[in-house]
Amino acid sequence: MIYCMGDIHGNYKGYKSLLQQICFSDKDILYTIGDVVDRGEESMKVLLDMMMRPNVYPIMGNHDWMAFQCLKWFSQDITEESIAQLSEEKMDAVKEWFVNGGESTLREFRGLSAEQRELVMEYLGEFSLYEEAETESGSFLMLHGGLDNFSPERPLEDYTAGEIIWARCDYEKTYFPDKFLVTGHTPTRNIRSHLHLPMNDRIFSRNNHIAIDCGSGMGGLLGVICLDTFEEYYA
Ligand SMILES: [Mn+2]
Repeated sequence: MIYCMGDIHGNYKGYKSLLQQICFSDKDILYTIGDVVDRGEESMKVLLDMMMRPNVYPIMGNHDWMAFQCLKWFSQDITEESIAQLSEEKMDAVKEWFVNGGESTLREFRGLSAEQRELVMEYLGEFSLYEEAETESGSFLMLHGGLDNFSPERPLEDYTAGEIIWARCDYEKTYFPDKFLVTGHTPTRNIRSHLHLPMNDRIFSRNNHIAIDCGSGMGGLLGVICLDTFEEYYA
């Protein structure tokens, strides 16, 4: 079976619970839609678990991107001095990351061994901007945010990281008539409030969209959907 999991945001318990619920095995494939890190308290535990599983394919979210950029500056030697020596531009990026829940991620990262830090950085650097999958139920394009400056003719390789990981989808618009666009980034409760639907933290599907950020980073749920059966699971 092929599964796609929503924005985990350091929710290790939820992540483990969902793997158990779907009886995740070596024969299955799991895509994570991005924002594995930040906000929650156990981002590194999630990453260390994911990287041991060759059948888990991580997609880059804006939080993973911020963490990757900022941790690169810190990963040599994290001391009060090295933090003080960062340029103003980098410091602004770090501040933005902290405001968005990066502080616990940095704290956890500092607690890893040098070898683990290196592996985490290598792993974050391998996150892909998008993934595609086919099942008996249809074709799926999975990416974190959306497709800014969208045109049906524009090849996917042409979009920049920023146009994908920071973008917000228009969930009233069908982007592709022949495939589902699976996204995270925008908590489904926000889509519902925008479309005046009853608010809940469940997977949202409409207009060939499948939105799966069920608000794990903001006290909601963590969700996973099976792309073969469309079954949904929550923690
Ligand atoms: Mn996001």
